[in-house]
Amino acid sequence: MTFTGTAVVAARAVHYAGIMADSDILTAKINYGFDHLDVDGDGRLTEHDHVLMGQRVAAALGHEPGSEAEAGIIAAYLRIWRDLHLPHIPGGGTEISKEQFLRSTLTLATDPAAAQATVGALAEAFLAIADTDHDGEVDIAEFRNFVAGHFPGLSDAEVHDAFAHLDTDGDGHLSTEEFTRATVEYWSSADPDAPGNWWMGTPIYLR
Ligand SMILES: [Ca+2]
Ligand SMILES: [Ca+2]
Ligand SMILES: [Ca+2]
Repeated sequence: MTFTGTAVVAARAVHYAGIMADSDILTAKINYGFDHLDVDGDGRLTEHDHVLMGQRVAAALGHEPGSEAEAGIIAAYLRIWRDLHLPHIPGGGTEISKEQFLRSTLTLATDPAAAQATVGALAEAFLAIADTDHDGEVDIAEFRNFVAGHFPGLSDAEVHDAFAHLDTDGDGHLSTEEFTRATVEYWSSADPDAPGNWWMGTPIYLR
């Protein structure tokens, strides 16, 4: 019997799935994801977090603070906040608490159409930011810059490992479908072996 890397990872996923219910895996992913989107770490997702994400991605791409290029990227993040998050806050609030975020994101797991509509739109917005040469795909260099803005601190090896999982057809690029699938799976799949669980690097339940 040959132990490939994938087989080892799958075995670990099964092992952890045996300890953690699938719903716990999803909860762990959502909470971990929230902590990275909450850039200023105040426990709330706000417009300010999106300005900070835009600044980090722009810096990763080598744009000067205050430059027009940086302003364009920040504007893209502000559109994500204003168009995709703000309209869904109950009672017209201007912030999303971690508890609210977890509760509303968990409902997507049992509503694939809603997941595709909401997280799918988010994925398209992220793809437009990540795909800096506008060829409709995300290559490893583009992915590295994107990751540096969202999940700083991942090692180069982790970035490559994550990319290899998300690039399900192994052609060296994340297509629109692969990128969208990864984003939707990350936020809504309870399957411990879903490739999209690697969207933020090594899944939290395998660390
Ligand atoms: Ca925050
Ligand atoms: Ca590209
Ligand atoms: Ca691919």
